Amino acid sequence: MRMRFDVLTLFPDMFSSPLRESILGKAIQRGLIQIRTINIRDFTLDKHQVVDDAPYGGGQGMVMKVEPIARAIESVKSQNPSARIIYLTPQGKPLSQDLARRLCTQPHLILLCGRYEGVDERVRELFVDEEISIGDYVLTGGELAAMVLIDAVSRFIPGVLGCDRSAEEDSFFNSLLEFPQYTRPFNFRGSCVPEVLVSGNHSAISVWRRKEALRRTSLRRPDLLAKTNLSEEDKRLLEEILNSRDHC
Ligand code: 4HQ
Repeated sequence: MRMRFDVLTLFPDMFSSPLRESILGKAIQRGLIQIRTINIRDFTLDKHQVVDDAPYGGGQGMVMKVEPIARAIESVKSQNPSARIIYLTPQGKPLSQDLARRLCTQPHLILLCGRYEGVDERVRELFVDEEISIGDYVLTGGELAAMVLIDAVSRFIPGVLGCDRSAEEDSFFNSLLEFPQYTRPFNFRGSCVPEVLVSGNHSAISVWRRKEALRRTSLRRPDLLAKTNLSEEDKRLLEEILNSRDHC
């Protein structure tokens, strides 16, 4: 099951390093994912290769023109008519672990990255299937948002994380934040690793980790905790946390 991402952008070079390092780099080498960039400027027909223009009605900034984007989309779509087109924008549906899991079932996504004040509305009306936001803040362009989406979706493709790890095992899947992690040395400048982790008592370690995950989540993300199915054991641990006053 190989997944393909075609990215339409004015800055294709932005994609070379971030996606070719480490885990995604290996996934590309192994043919699990394919990421192709398409420069929208290559689809202009005028001598100066103009991709933007002033907004109708006046106002500041520039708007990306519809024709070069339309031609770029049609060129990619001619090779694969069923590909879905996603436009990255703060006005889109918030990206979440659930949305990433749903997108990984698509064999081919086309990601459209806007610059300036965004794209001419007719691009959205005529070509875009889905609009997605990576969060409530403003970026200088959709490129970083597209990379975030590619990264989050790729983790769900079997084999990308290696054979014995799955994205489903990761923290957000069980909707709790991760427990604290430690590695050597045991004592760093007087700050020591919790004794239970070196006890060799695996069931005590599991309970400690679950409790710390609950503590963190109740402290930092009570909204997540409210959505979690808590076991009787979880409720008991939360009780302990709230009663012990060290829940800060
Ligand atoms: N932008 N999530 C404006 C974003 C963004 C986001 C992309 C900036 C689109 C025109 N995209 N351009 N947040 O801030 O996806």
